[in-house]
Amino acid sequence: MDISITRQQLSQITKFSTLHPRPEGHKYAYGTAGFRLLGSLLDSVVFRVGLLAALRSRKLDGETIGVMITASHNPPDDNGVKLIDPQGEMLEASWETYATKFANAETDDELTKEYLAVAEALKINLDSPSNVVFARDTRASGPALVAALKDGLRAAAADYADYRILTTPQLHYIVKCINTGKSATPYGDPSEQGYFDKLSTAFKIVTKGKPKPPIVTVDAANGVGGPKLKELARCIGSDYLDINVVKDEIDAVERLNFQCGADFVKTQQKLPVGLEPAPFELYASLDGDADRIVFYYVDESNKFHLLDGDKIASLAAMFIRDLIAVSGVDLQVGVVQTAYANGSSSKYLTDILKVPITVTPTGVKHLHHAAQLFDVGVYFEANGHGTVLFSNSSMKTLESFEAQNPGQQDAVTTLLSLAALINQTVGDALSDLLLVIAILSHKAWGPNEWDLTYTDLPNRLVRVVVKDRTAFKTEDAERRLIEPKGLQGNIDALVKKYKSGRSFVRASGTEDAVRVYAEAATRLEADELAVKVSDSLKGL
Ligand code: 16G
Ligand code: MG
Repeated sequence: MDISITRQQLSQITKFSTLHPRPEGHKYAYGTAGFRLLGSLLDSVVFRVGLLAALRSRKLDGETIGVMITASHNPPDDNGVKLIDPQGEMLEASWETYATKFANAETDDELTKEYLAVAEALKINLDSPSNVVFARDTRASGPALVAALKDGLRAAAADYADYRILTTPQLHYIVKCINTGKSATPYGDPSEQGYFDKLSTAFKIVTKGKPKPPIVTVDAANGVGGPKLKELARCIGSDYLDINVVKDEIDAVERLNFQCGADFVKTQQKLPVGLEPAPFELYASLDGDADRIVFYYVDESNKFHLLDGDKIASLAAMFIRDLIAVSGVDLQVGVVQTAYANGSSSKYLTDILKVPITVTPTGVKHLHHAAQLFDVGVYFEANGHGTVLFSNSSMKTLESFEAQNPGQQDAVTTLLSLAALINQTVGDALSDLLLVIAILSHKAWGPNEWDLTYTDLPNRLVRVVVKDRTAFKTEDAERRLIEPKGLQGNIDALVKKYKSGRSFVRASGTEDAVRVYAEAATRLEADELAVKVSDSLKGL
């Protein structure tokens, strides 16, 4: 390592850091969704994330790292920042600790020392190339945070490219495209237009010869997904698809995620405020950075029916399983869920579709890694975040498959196009939207036919504030408590009293509370079970 370059870089970092002072008294933590809090508290954090991104790229021989500035479904005044690894995946978990350390360094000098300490511990040559790309959502605090990020990247002497306003999954896509650009299997053109072209071409192939799907109305949560979806729909063309985008006021920044969007619809189990749906038409809601989607419809009596992440996973697994069967390729589709997956969905997958299920702890990175172990791994959280991963070897199997008849050929072509249509890096609301529309078009189904595949068990989620949530330790993918001692026995005894009863307790990863989930055969019983389990936590 060249000493003079190192010295110069460290002095630049100290100098730039004085422009981005750390607010006193605040403790930051890089959690499951990166750093996320009030935008006004993030300036120093984002500057420091710039330094870390530069180091991460250097550690990986100059591969491009992504930085996304967004707070997803949070209120408009919040913002956040997270790093994207070279294959478009979430930041490797061991680096989350460095992120937290950087963010909490008390002084400019301490920060510079941390920077050098990480470089030395991981044998990173500060003189080597570093490449970073970044983008932001539509929040008002975004431009100032981008300026802080640029300062961090300049201080650490990284090369960077500003992709301006993008959805989170678009940036994941671009990162993967850049890093696979020179490989034998480039993922795509590393540009927004490349993303639109890839998805729209794949959609047209998947739906070729099928009737044009009925109109879909999409609530874009007044976020970045609105303009991007319109652009995507324009690329596909109205001969193939009719999409009506509502809640697309990105300039009315205070309306972001307000009384609309995927999180609102899922947690409130109701329509976005102001939407007046026609019976049995398909509706969907995105979140503020368009990496989550849920669907819904109303019936003839205006009753609301939610089609959540579990319903999407089941639909995708069924469709892909059937295509694999028709094609005759030797591939296995599997589904990854969390403990929050509705019991009926797990039963449907296992008993009816005969598809294997893996259950992982909450958090996208756990599901993603488990899905990589299947030939074709479908993963969705009930909240609507998910995607379908095709392993490299299944792609090779499909590409080299010699079909014996036109039916087999069709099925293989559809499977290959699905792999292009579905974002392989992360859950992507726009890509998931097209996937669902394509499947419904193949089956000539409306939302109610899709809904009929299985009926959700009534369920209830309760947030309980406890003295110390870290005292709650779980096993078996968060489905059983090992501590506090004795509590699981009480829960088991309660659950036994209810038909189709199931309940579990876990500490939240994003809030200072524990969550109680309960489901049972009837609404009344699910509610009662949730209350009883919550009561059993009293005094803890
Ligand atoms: C984070 C996770 C999300 C999970 C949620 C659970 C990512 C990108 N996001 O938002 O997947 O559902 O946390 O929150 O992994 P909780 O721990 O508070 O229940
Ligand atoms: Mg999101």
